[in-house]
Amino acid sequence: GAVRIQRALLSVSDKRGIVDFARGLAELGVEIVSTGGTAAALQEAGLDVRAIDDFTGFPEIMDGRVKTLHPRLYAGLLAVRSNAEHLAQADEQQIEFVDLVCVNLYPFERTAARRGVSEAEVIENIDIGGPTMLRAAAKNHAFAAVVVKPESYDAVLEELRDAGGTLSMPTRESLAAEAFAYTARYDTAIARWFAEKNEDFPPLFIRAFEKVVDLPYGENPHQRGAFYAQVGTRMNVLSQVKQHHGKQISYNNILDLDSARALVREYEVPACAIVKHNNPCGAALGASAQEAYERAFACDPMSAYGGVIALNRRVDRATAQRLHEQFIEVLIAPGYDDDALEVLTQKQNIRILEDQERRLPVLGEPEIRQVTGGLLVQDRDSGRDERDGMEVVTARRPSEDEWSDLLFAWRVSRHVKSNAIVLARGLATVGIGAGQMSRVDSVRLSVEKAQVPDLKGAALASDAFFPFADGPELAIRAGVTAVIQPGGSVRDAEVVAAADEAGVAMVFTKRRHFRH
Ligand code: 93A
Repeated sequence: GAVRIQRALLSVSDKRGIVDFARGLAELGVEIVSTGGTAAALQEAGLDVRAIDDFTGFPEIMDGRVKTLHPRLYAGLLAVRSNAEHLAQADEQQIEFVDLVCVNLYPFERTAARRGVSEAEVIENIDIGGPTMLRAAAKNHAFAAVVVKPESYDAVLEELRDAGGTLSMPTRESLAAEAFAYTARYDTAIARWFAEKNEDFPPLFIRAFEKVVDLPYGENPHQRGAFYAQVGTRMNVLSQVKQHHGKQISYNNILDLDSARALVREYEVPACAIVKHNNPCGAALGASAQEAYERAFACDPMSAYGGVIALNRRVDRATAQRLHEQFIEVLIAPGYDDDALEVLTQKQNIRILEDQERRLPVLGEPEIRQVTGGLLVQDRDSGRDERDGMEVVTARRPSEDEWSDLLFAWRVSRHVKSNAIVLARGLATVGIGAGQMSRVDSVRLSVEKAQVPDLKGAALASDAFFPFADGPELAIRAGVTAVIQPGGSVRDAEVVAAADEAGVAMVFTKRRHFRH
């Protein structure tokens, strides 16, 4: 049933709204008990407050590390008030009941995130008394209420006023659920801090997530969708992204966006990636954003229709005009000139996002995928593959131009679903074969996508080794003159012989870039 609120303990770090809340309680005749800083704030506002040391009969000591941790308080919070024995014991010890606890905790996360903060200060911000009170009151929600969010203050006061100073069971139960979610989140952030410090892999036990936003739907309209961010990380795919225009971002948009940004982040020079169904259908470098976009688009104009486009440079009016010629689902860039936005926003449906993230996301963070009843965890496929670690296996060595196209194609290939074949020329993809079950099919598709003149002198990257010579042979017949692949097949000799016979240069990376 309803619980009458006669005594409240208020102890908050975030003091927003606390004075009004306390005043509201006092007006309803509730006795206010409070800890040092909170009590001072309330007294300053002219409220009558009973100090916690008066309530416990024990001083706040050790720089506040021990202020509320006392059996007199916990007996008052945890007593089962329908239990005759509990009541008799309370009576014997002269325990005073506490009917409402309002607490928010030391700002651990905010402190830990501060630049240059000392470890001692972070540790000091691990709240002990606060969570203990919250959990005690939440556990005993049959007889007490617990409030953690300043946003709840008004609703709680309103119910108290409407219900003659009582709070209902459904209200107390939902407040208790909020309190446990809050303390769970708090401990998650602490555990994560320790795990990061120790570079644990994988820090699985602390991988709690919390909802950022409900999405209009999932991969398909009959599936529900939402985006959850990992607790304690400061960066996620949507943080520091500002939307200038268009409908709400969708589930598939987020997937494609993540891939497209990961690709352009590989480059310091102007780069553009156009992604469809989580695969690039064009990627290019250029002297400017405009050039990078035009060359990425030229790879496969038909597939680029309705794509997600990422640029790593600010968009000017001229670039906007070129972009405006196409149907684009999502555009993301680090900024837009005003006159560029004017052009782009003429179309209703384009989602225009500004990437305000200036630091690289934590690449050390493992990648997680769900399988039935469990999770797969792995290191990200990050880090650069440098030319030094690679081996030229053919008689002819790649020219310098071929080298740069080979490395470019190789870097793009790890952003393409396996089996991945990337054809590139002049630091732009000219054909991409993605997600095929047979490697030779991926080669065929990439060659078909490429316009024949583009293929003369093109470089080919294969995300894993060629099991047979048929794939490279097909590409060589179409005009490819340089090939990069991990090597390691039992038929490597046949594959290299096919390249040598055609005077083609081939490089082994000794590293594979599967992406399933
Ligand atoms: O250091 S504590 O873990 N020890 C305690 O006994 C204790 N009791 C309340 N931190 C404790 N608190 C926290 O103090 C509360 O969770 C709240 O965040 C803060 C309020 O302190 P003040 O009222 O002095 O500003």
